[in-house]
Amino acid sequence: MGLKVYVSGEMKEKKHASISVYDHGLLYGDGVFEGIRAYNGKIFRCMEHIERLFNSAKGIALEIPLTKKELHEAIENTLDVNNLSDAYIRVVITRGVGTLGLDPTKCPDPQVIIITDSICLYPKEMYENGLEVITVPTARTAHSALSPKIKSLNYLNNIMAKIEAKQAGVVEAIMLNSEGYVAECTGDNLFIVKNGTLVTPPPEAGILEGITRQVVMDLAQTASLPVKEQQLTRFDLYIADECFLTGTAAEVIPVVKIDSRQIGDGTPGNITKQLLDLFRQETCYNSVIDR
Ligand code: PXG
Repeated sequence: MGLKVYVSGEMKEKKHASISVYDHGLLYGDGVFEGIRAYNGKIFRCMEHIERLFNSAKGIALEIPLTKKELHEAIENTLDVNNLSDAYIRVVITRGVGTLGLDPTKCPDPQVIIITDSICLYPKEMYENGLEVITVPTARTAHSALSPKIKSLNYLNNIMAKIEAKQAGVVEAIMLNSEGYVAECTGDNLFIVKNGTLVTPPPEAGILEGITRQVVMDLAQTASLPVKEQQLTRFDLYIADECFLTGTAAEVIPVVKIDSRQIGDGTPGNITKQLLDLFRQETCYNSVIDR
């Protein structure tokens, strides 16, 4: 039997899981989403993801037609129905069906979609050898346009950035904000290590406040590694001792080259490796607590 997808209260076969072409999620990118992981049957940082989803929705005046508890249960049920324990979970809330024209008040029925699927990791070698990335022309969305804290269905800047990276022959892009400071990658936050201190752009740099980013900051603190949030320029990246990215999909992944410049000695740094280990322990430990 194939995968089942939750669509507004019903479990649909993957190939029959669909929403209307009149849904404003499709017509205008009007909606919000979350990407979550389950490790060994336990949803990692579930409440943080649900909180962020509800905040994203509130930010665009979209009412999620479920309580937080109901959504949590719906996610658990979708995992159970699919018998998945290590999974990628994609929750999408769309504005729902409306008339043509932007007006969201014509959409009385927001839709809830929960996809649970296997996870597509970066190849193992990339964790061992590190990634090459570049800074790209497309800027991260400015606060003045749309808060980058909203995980909305509008990812076009990030997609443009991804295209720019791919066209240059690398897998990931570093996006700057409209002032030229480093923001983040297309679906990951960025950290550097300089003189033993972890440095990551602050929320004001125009980032999505990643849940993995927070987990890594907490792990660093527990391990007595100094961490600070500070604006970074491309120059700061080029002279960094180490660099890595964090995100639900990538977890913690080393970066060894930025804009053709080698970072540190060109291999994943020791602090990066330490944090990658700690992160793996954290997701393992997470999995032994009953859900
Ligand atoms: N920045 C951006 C712009 C993101 O979209 C992150 C940082 C990392 O945040 P978390 O909370 O995951 O540590 C993201 C996360 C997907 C997908 O399906 C996207 C993300 C995460 C997982 C899956 O495209 N974005």
